[in-house]
Amino acid sequence: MPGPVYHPVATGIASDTVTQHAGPASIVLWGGWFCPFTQRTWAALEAKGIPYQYREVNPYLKEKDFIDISPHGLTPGLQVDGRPLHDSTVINEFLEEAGSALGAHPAVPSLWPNSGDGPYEKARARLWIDHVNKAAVPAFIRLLQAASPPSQAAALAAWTTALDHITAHCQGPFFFGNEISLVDLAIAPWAVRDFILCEKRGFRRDQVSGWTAWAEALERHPAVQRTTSNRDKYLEFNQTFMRNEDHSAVAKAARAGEQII
Ligand SMILES: N[C@@H](CCC(=O)N[C@@H](CS)C(=O)NCC(=O)O)C(=O)O
Repeated sequence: MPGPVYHPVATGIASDTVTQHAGPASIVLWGGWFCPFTQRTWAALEAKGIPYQYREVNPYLKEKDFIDISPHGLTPGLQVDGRPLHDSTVINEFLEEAGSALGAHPAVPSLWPNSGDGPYEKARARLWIDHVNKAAVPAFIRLLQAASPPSQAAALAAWTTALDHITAHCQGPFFFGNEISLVDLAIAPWAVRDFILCEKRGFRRDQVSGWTAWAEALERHPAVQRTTSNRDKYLEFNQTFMRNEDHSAVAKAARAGEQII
C-alpha cells in the first residue's frame, strides 16, 4: 500500500495517552491519529466527558471491519452499543444531542450556542460548520497541494478568504463566546495544523484578522490538547499532500474541486 507515513504504534501520537473507561453506553471511536476529522470527534468526546474507547485504524486499507462502521472507509467512525455512525459533523451533533445518555459530564455546557433563540442559533451554527466543510477545509488542502508559486498564491488567497469570512463572526475567545462549541470543534484541527501552511506555504496567522487569538484559544483548550499529536508527525504525514500523491479520497476530491465526502 503506497500512501501516507502511518504510525500505528509510535510515540508522540495522542492516542498513546488515551485512558479508556466504561460508561452507560459502549462508545468506540475508530480514528486515525493524523486525521483532522477524527480530531473533531475525538475532541467532542473529550469536551463532553463521554467515556469512550479509542481504536486506531488505517483508513487507507479499507478493511471490512472498518467499512462496516464507516461505509466510505473514512475516519472517524463511531460505534454506539455496536451500531455504526460515520462523518465527523454528523457524529458530533449526535454526541451533543445524546450526551447525557452517553454519560456526558453533567457540568459540561452544551456545544450548541447557549444564547437566546435556540433553534435559530443552532441553524446558524450548522451554516458555519458547512462553511468550514465546503470552503475552509478544501482551501487548506488545495494550498498544501499547490506546487508552483502562482498556484500557491491563488490557493493562499482562497484559504485566507474562507478563514476571514468565519473569523469575522467569532465573538471570542470561542466562536459563540466563552464556551467551546460545535463550530469551534469543526475548525480546531486546522488551527492545530496551520503551522504547516506557515512553514511551507507562506501563511501567517495575522493575515486574517482575529485568527491568531481564536486559533490560540482553540489550541489551548484541554479537549483539543489531549487529542493533538506531535508537530513533526503531522508534518511528515502532510508531506503526502504536498507531494500530490493520489492515495487519498480527500486529496483527489480537493484537487478536482469536488465536494469532500
Ligand atoms: N467528511 C468526512 C471526511 C473524513 C475523511 O476524509 N477522513 C480521511 C482521513 S483524514 C480518510 O479516512 N481518508 C481515507 C481515504 O481517503 O481513503 C468526515 O467529516 O468525517
